[in-house]
Amino acid sequence: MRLADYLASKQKAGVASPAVATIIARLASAAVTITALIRQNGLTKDLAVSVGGVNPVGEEQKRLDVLADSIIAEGLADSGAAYMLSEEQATPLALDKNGKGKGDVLVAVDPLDGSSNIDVNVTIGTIFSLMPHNNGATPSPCLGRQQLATGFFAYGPQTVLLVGLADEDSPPVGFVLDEARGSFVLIDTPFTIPPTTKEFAINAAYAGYWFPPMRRWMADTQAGKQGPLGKDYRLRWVGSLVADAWRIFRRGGVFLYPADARPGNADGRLRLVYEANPIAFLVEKAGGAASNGSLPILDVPPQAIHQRTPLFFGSSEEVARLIALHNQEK
Ligand code: P6P
Repeated sequence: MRLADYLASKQKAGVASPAVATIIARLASAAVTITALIRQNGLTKDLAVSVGGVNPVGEEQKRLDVLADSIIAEGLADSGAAYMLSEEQATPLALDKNGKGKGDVLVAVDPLDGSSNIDVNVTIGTIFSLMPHNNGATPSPCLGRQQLATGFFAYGPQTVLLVGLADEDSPPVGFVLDEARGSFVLIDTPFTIPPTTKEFAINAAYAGYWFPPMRRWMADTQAGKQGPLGKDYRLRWVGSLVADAWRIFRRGGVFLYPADARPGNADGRLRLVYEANPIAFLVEKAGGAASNGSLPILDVPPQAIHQRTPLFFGSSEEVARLIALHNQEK
């Protein structure tokens, strides 16, 4: 089944509104364009070159960050989406033809996740969240649990899409890009996250800055078979959230990006609205857990578009272990 047929079937079943179906289809088209750019990188243009600006969260903007942002914004014009809330833009961008923000859906997006990997041929991606919007009102992100649909594209050896719809009590579905035909094909194996794992993802370089619960979690984990958990683990860290997330949806695991004592990391590095919430929505649909250490991510009230949050997600028993350690601290 192709993505277009999948979306048509969900729209026919009343699971996806016309706007949600159209927006996801437009995002997929943008992903096809971004894939083609990445496949040509180095041959035609250097997508990793800095364009001299910084994004609203103070990160240097690479050419592909800005290109992906504009490709997605153009693709969403008159799609039924009222505004785009982008990592690359300080304020919401009106998407309707009159620029008045008319439409029932807000689209939050990290246009290019993993920018530090653009120039080393490592998987990067696009993360999106579709949220309800009161036509014409000031766009503000909703609670994660109220998202209409979320997903992410991973531009790796294959370009893949994982997407979940709110009105369906079923796991997220995966697609792989048929690059010859420029369309996504359904992957007919389930995307569920087992409760236990032997694999974790964390940037261990920051261990010296971690707070006690994270240190204790890591000490117990690294103790392996001889330790309290009685099993050895392995570590995988790509440096692109979408790559680690895809692996976790395929074979389980747990991803950890804690708050730490580094300046600017009191709330961690990742952003709630267009990184943590979309991933957490898919994780819970897949039977996993996603938390900030004390609250489910989907219950963290969004105060600002670019707010950060600690993010722990994946196999539920591992997330629960971390939450228990955080609670001991209280
Ligand atoms: P660090 C990429 O910049 C990103 O936002 C995520 O995709 C990734 O998981 C994380 O930051 C990597 O962070 O501190 O290891 O560079």
